[in-house]
Amino acid sequence: MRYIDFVNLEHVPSETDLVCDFHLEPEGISLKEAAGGIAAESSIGTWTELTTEKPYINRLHATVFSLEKNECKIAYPVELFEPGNMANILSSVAGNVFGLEALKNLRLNDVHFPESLVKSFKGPRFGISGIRKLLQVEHRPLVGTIIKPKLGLRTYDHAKVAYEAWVGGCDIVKDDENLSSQLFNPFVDRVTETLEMRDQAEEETGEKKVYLVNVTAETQEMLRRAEYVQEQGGRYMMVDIITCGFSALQTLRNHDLDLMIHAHRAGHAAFTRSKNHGINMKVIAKVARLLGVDQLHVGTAVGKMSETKEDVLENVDALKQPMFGLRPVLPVASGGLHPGMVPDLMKIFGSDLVIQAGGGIHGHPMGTKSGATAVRQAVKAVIEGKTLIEYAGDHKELSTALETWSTR
Ligand code: RUB
Ligand code: CA
Repeated sequence: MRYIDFVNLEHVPSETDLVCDFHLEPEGISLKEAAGGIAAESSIGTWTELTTEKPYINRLHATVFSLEKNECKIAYPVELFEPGNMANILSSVAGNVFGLEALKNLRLNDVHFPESLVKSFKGPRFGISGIRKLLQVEHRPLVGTIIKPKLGLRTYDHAKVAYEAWVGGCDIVKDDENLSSQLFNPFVDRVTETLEMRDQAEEETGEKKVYLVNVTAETQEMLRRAEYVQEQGGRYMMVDIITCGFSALQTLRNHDLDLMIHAHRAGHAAFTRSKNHGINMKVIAKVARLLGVDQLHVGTAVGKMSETKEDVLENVDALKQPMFGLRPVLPVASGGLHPGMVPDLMKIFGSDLVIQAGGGIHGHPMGTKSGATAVRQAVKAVIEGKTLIEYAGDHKELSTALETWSTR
């Protein structure tokens, strides 16, 4: 079959097909041939006709069924894929096609997984409702922080900063993505000492608190670390899902520990950032949801990262839209946030959200505890229908935060 044979604009995809939306910019060939090339190379075709083709293979070919301007839709018969094997699925639909010379640019904008493939993955064990139940917070956004400085703090100081954040009002304290088990703050000691501080903070505040320890490592080691977190009474783990790899994430989820999974996406922008090449972040969000994360970074729309409000809302939608019974995943807004941004965040996201601030808490002039209190005050102000300026009138933590950051 030639590339062009993979295009049939009359074709009606079956409900059982996997469908991909691509943006394409051909180089030296027609749009139609280029679109056919994507379908060919990601299913049963190659650059030339073959002598080894068999009639029974034909029903497996992917078909370009929509082609408008530089956007195409391709339907893939589900038999092309091994259920429960995300690496296999992505090696087809998000594999060699990105390197074809005949395509100057190619972006995978969405993947619509059919029910049979969705059901072949475990999906989130807890999701939004499980997280809210654990933290005993019914409606308001959760407040979280990343311990800063991101690297270098010794274990004792790390645990102390965590304690300050919790007693100040954070529900969630997490490691940074590049903290694993370095000499200055080894994993085992960190888990033990920080969880001790968590228990103390819970006793003092009467609120549930969680520590999201970063277990990211080689897969077997990661499983050992996750088991250790559970043995020590942890309730959460955090994992860098792009750098450790999707199969490692799947193994971690399939281990069925009684731990929630916080997914950090460090590195995603290497392939999600360009609007005309790579993979849309919402595809990563769907993949992460299928593999079973409970919460995921989705961008902020107002902070220091580059995604627009529309991008962020699409990521959120991928985490929450109906997906054959999969639990919805909790969106995490993180990156350059401070209390002054809370009203915009709650307007954009609603209340199912983790408002996660690192610098915007530990950079508070009165210290971490006041930084955390200021974020909680900002959330309270919005819930009570007050402006931050009004609320700051008799809340000095918030007023100091606003003086420090809001003019930026
Ligand atoms: C934010 C931070 C997170 C980034 C990641 O720290 O450490 O790793 O948000 O980006 P700070 P994203 O609050 O000091 O800026 O959430 O977009 O994946
Ligand atoms: Ca970080």
